[in-house]
Amino acid sequence: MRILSGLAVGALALGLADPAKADSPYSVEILAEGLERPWAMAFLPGSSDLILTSRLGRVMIYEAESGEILEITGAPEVDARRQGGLLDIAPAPDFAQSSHVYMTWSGRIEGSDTTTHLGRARLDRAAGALADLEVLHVVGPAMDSQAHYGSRIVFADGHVFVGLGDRNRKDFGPDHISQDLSSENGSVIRLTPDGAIPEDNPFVGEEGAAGAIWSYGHRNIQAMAVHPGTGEIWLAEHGEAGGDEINVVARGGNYGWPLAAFGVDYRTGERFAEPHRPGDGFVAPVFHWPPGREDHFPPSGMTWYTGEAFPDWQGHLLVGNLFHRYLGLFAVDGHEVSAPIRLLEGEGWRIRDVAVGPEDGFIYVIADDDAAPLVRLVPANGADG
Ligand SMILES: [Ca+2]
Repeated sequence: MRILSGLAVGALALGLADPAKADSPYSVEILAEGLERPWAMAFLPGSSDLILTSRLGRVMIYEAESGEILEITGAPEVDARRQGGLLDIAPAPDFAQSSHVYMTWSGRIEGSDTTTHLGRARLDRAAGALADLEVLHVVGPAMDSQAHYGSRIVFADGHVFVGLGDRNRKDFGPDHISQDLSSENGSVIRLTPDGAIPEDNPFVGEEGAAGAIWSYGHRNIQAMAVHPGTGEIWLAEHGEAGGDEINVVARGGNYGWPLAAFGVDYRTGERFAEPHRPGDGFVAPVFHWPPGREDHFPPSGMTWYTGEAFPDWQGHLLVGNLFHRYLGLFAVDGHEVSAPIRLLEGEGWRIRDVAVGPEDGFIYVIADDDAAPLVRLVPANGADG
């Protein structure tokens, strides 16, 4: 483990009056490197071990006690071109009994067509293997695109939810697939733990609609987390050249993409839609970024801070920024979200996912760059600080 010096963040913004602490409230420890395109991680219930994915198709476990990275066999076969590959990973709520781990990945369907898959397997720790892989849902329709697979998995109200992407379709009109209820792309889907479509989903029975859809009008959801207090699902999605959004998911909601958008066309820099505004019929984000790429927020993973190590951050939202390479720390009050404090700024880490240690309350981060490290933020003056 390598320990870096404390990093400068806005000490005043954090309310730290003690000049001894003013440099930074945290230090950074590098736990592992060379993870090779890491995409997701999650703590295994009942332990301080992390299960991780590499987009290239590997599953690994970071064993807290030994500090070793263990390779796990039995990962699904993936199509890892461009943004595709093995993506999210999430232990089931009943992991203690079932040993089930849920995963999403992009898989080849026919020719060059790919789509997001949801599956689960049983983790056999002794064998270092995933066994009994089941494909639970194949997102339809598949497309010849290797972008915008979305892919975060969360569990809420006894169901599994997956946030999806629009496969980078550039027809910014009412026929866009994110507005098409027959297409699951650009939506949040809700399934039973076995992958069946629940009878009480909002569009079940509607002619031509995909029954798995829970909310739609999304662009590319790459961050999703259940609020620990309210049980609401929060997500962050990429905008088009700015206009990134944080949304709170409502049953049956239309989130507007691409008919309401704060961003501009990457190719022309021009607007193609009105920004979200009251009365437009779309669910507006609780936080959004301006057009352009100077101060935008292409999101990666998110989690709620619930630990004891950083008491001032209790109830804050942590979200990775891929482009500007920092970890955003957002104060949240109800649905009011404050502009983020930038953690890890200047490290150059393209943050892919973030998790809070269930026992130590430290903040764990993986980065998708050449060094591909697993790091953690610990209080600057030690665990007793
Ligand atoms: Ca929107």
